[in-house]
Amino acid sequence: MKLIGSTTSPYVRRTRLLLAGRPYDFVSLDIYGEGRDELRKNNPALKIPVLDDEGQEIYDSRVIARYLGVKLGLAGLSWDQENQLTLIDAANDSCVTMLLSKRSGLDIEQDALFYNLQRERIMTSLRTLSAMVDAGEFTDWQYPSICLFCLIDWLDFRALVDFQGIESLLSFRDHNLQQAMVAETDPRNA
Ligand SMILES: N[C@@H](CCC(=O)N[C@@H](CS)C(=O)NCC(=O)O)C(=O)O
Repeated sequence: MKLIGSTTSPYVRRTRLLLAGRPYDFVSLDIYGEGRDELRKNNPALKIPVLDDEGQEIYDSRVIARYLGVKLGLAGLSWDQENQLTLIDAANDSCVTMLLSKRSGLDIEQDALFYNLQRERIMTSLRTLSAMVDAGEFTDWQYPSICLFCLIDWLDFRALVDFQGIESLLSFRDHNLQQAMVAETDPRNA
């Protein structure tokens, strides 16, 4: 198996953590620079991660997790866990949009419909996830916890949100710093 990604993407990191302890090749690309041609060859959606399992390409971390679940015999997700992933992805996608806007020189704090909607979605999703952490819904190190960990650690790394009022998300992150492959995949060491 080959995983195509980058060392900073939270979507790639979640797949690397899911694959902890299993053999696979990791190809790290600079998707906005010299690695873009390689990305074009592997995913017309121009996003990472991409999994290549003996010629079977799988796009999208969530689909990759489903594929690996079947291949490796991992437990499937409940509908509530699917909803957790949807909240995590909603916040993550909006934050990627914010980061790309910032890098494009746009003012992401401006009072404009597009940015207002992203900020609102990020905070409602994160507040709900924080309440779920408080309610003990992320105590097991399973795929939803892995995805939440990667999101929170990436938000902190990129300084994209104010964690005031949702500090339990940072406590959750800190509590899981010793999990397998977490240190090795720290985006700060990219
Ligand atoms: N739904 C996708 C999202 C993947 C994604 O957005 N990855 C980012 C890197 S963090 C990316 O490739 N962005 C490229 C772009 O937006 O142009 C997944 O779960 O794999």
